[in-house]
Amino acid sequence: MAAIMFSSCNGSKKVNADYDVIPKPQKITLHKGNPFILSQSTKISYTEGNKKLENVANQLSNYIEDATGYKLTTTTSPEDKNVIILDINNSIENKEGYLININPNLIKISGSTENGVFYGAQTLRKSIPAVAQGAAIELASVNIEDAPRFSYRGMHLDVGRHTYSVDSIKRYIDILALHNINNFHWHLTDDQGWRIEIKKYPKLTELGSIRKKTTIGRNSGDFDNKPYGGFFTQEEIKEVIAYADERFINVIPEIDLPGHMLAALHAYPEYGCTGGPYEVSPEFGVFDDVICAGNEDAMVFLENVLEEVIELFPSQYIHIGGDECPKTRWAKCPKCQKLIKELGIKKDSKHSAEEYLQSYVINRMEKFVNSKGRDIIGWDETLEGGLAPNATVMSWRGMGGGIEAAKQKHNVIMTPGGYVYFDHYQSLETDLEPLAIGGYTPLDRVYEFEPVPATLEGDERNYVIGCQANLWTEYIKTFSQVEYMVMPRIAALSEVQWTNPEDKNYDDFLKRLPNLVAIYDRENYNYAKHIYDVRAQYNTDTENGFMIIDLSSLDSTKEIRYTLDGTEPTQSSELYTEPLKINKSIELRACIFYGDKKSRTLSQSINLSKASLKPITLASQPNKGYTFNGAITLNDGMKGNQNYKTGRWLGFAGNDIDATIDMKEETEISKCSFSTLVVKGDWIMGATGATISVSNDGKEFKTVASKKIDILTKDDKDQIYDYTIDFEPVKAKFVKVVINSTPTLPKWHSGAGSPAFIFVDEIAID
Ligand code: TNX
Repeated sequence: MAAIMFSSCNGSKKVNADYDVIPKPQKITLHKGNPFILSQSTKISYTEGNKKLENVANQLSNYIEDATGYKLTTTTSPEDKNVIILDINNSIENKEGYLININPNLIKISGSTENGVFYGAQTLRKSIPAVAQGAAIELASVNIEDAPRFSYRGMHLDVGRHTYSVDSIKRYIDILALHNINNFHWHLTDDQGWRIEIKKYPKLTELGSIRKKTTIGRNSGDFDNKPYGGFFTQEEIKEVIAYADERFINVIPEIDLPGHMLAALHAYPEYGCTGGPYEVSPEFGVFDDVICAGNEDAMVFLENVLEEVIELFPSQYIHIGGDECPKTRWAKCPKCQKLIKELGIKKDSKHSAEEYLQSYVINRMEKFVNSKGRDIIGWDETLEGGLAPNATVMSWRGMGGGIEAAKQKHNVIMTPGGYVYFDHYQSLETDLEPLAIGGYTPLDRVYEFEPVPATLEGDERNYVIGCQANLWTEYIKTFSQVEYMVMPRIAALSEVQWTNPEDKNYDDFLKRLPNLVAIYDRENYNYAKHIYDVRAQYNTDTENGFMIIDLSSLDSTKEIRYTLDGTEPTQSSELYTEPLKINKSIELRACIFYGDKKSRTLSQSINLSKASLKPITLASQPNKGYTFNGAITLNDGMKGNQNYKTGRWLGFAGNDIDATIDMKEETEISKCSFSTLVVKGDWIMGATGATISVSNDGKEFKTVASKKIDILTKDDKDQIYDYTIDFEPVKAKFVKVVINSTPTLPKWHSGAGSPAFIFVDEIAID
């Protein structure tokens, strides 16, 4: 899609570079005058004796070779024509900042450190068309002045649940480098597998790296009955660290403790509270069996593991997890209870004694890590029971933990689930996607992310040192799928991490994206192609009873073809020229043709009942996180699917749904239907009853039907439940539909007694 201009001059073709790169540089000043011509004879020069610059020069030469097919010579002899000069310039303030100066004679990339020069080289390589074999590249005279917004720009990968080859990890690091990311957070251990060789404890990998089987789907109860395993030797890890280092990426190891440790406990059951036996988990989730905090030997075991990890990884940061550690075992374990007594730990209104015990474990591990001259990072649970003195917090359960930590003057890395969990779906059409954990985090959602919340003021804001996206791999069996989940969302992430908020603009980002995607294509990265799909915006006009559908595409020059009868669009289907005004049921299908290829087909059913697209009001409001477009979601003619976060369902917590629809004129009706979506594990229960009443003035209502529904039992399925209530025909101008929720979670539920959610959609009345 990139606009590449080919022209012929002296027999060799020329192509234009542009500076429309991601992440967007802070300042680009174009100059009049002649361009620089990059050709086969251009050299790359660097300062003699500077090994790191030599490394950048070699990589830049490789990058240019990937695009053009010719390999530029590197040199240390001073050149002043037809050369790319890499140099160190101490006057640049930011240690990762850089300047690029391009004039007809030379390209100069300067950084205050080699890191800065490396990012300058990234910008230069992204400015060159991705595919320009044998071409001379014309680069307009320019000054680019750039530096990152955040010093910590992270990307995470979980190899506990599924693992990937060393070559794949290197490919991952290449992807990170392409996006100016400087920290690779490597989640190496989890309940489903221990993936790092520890010489002192060989059983960790001998036994702990293998699970006997893996759940099919999401903890369905069925298993594949195939052993799954793998781990990284210390030699392989050194290789990965060195590879990352050449790309100015620090590798942060995570040993997740004291929870998420089933694989370790399988190998060394003596370090658990019950003594086992334990299994490397074939299922996903949070498990009660954790390391025994009251067992001194278990603590020494953790320290010994960390000692080897610290020897292996040069990273200043060592991640010690700390997330999702149930206190069930500790509460019953004599050793843990004894330690609680000895330490004089008392529960208070804020935390249980066991939560303070977790804080003891984290503090102790921090002391150990600090004694080796390193610092810890912990997930935001490490706030519970008091933060360890020097800890950096990774805020994943929203931003709240990060805010609290910053207020306590701790460094924070923001990685909230709602914006940067790349294990979430990136499309609403989840049926067409590989199975994912859930959620809905499309590209624009990632782009919107602002890591420094407005509630932090003054100096507190500086404690947010950066942000990161996480890729948990419960449902990601292959590295190809890793690529699919990561790209292009990582492009949006990179701009959140690098570019100042005032310079960010999503539409502008989308215009620059094709240049980057051309590199993805060239490298054969399996990126998600949703950007090429038709985008639809559904607006309702309840005054006139219309749904107005706005269709658009990333490249506005491309034609959108559509049908309204459910047939697959062809090149000769109706051409989309203006928003569609819909007031009858349709089956919309739309796609874009790219030569002989075509985008994924957008499909949306709109099924209108007599109540659809009529003014609707709610007596009590949905839960804040699940309000989406508000009440009209219930009667817009569009039904929700199995995913409750798509915006098609409205979610209520602890209250009934009480909706009144203004039918606009007296209308004969005799039935009402609605659906609920049940996901019991997420505290989402079903309806317990419904009442329909009618009115002609909107004030006095008369009940025409009512239905009781049994509370769901433990064995009832998670699924969509459809209800229809028939009644004697009546004429009504207003219809009130009350749907009763489950008052509190029932006894059998792990959240028994707490308010239940109810998710409702599409109230149809005919
Ligand atoms: C929570 S994020 C976890 C992980 C899961 C992830 C799935 C965090 C610190 N813990 O163990 O894989 O959710 O999204």
